[in-house]
Amino acid sequence: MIFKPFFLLVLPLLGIASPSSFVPAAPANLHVHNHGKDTAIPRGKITKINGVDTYVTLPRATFQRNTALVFLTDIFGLPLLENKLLVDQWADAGFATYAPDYLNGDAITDVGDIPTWILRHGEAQTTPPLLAVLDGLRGRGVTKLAVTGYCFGGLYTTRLAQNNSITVGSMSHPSLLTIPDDFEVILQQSHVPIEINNSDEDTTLTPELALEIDAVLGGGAYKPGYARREFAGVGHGFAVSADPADPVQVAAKKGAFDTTLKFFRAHL
Ligand SMILES: *[C@@H]1O[C@H](CO)[C@@H](O)[C@H](O)[C@H]1NC(C)=O
Ligand SMILES: CC(=O)N[C@H]1CO[C@H](CO)[C@@H](O)[C@@H]1O
Repeated sequence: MIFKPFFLLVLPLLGIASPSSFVPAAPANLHVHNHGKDTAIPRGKITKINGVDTYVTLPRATFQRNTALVFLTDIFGLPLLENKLLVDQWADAGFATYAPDYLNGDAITDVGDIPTWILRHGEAQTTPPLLAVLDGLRGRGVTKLAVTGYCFGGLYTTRLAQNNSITVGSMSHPSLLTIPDDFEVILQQSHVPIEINNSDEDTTLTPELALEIDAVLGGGAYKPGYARREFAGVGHGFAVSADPADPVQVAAKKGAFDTTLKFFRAHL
């Protein structure tokens, strides 16, 4: 039997007229801090890049100075231990990894507040700090940018891909996307390879919606590259947070990481 710790919160649509395939904001993944079981200490540091607080972890070994991995967090942002540890894991995989505080110091603390929180975190508020950090990295000689976005960060991975501002993009359980429209835009104007990790119990990016993305980008239609991997027995947030006592969750989180890593290596 699989213990399902994910409490899904259905959001009001905030009075905005939406297409039927509109994916609501991140259902809250209350499974934070691995139930207190994760005791690892993050090894990165928060530094300012182009004026924006950014959690940075560098590989311990030598690494490609012209390549950066930008980590776009979920709504729990940099305060969430798992996010920092995942940044560290990316650095251990060989990438200088940067997680900008694109939530402007205002990560969510109470998931009951999502409807009001999301109003303070539209693209107008979120995009400027994100682009400032990308500019800052380019100013430091970075020419190749890989972006991995989780949940809320999936929207911005998509926007950066649409704008051809990055080299390669991956998203795990993305939210706030308009499907299939956002991917039609990618098909029409992007040259950024895209990879998606989703799961069969996610009520945000449901398996049915994921198939709608496949219908646009799959089957070789999107020449720059498209892959999607669906994980079974886990819900929204699975790529960020896994209960160490649940082997299904642990395997799915590792699977999402490994799939994204392989895709990045193939496209950088
Ligand atoms: C993408 O480009 C549009 C149109 O220029 C702009 O409004 C938006 O801020 C850009 N978003 C990102 C994430 O680059
Ligand atoms: C398009 C694609 O990559 N599909 C994969 C989705 O995930 C399942 C299970 O992990 C794979 O079997 C598919 O090949």
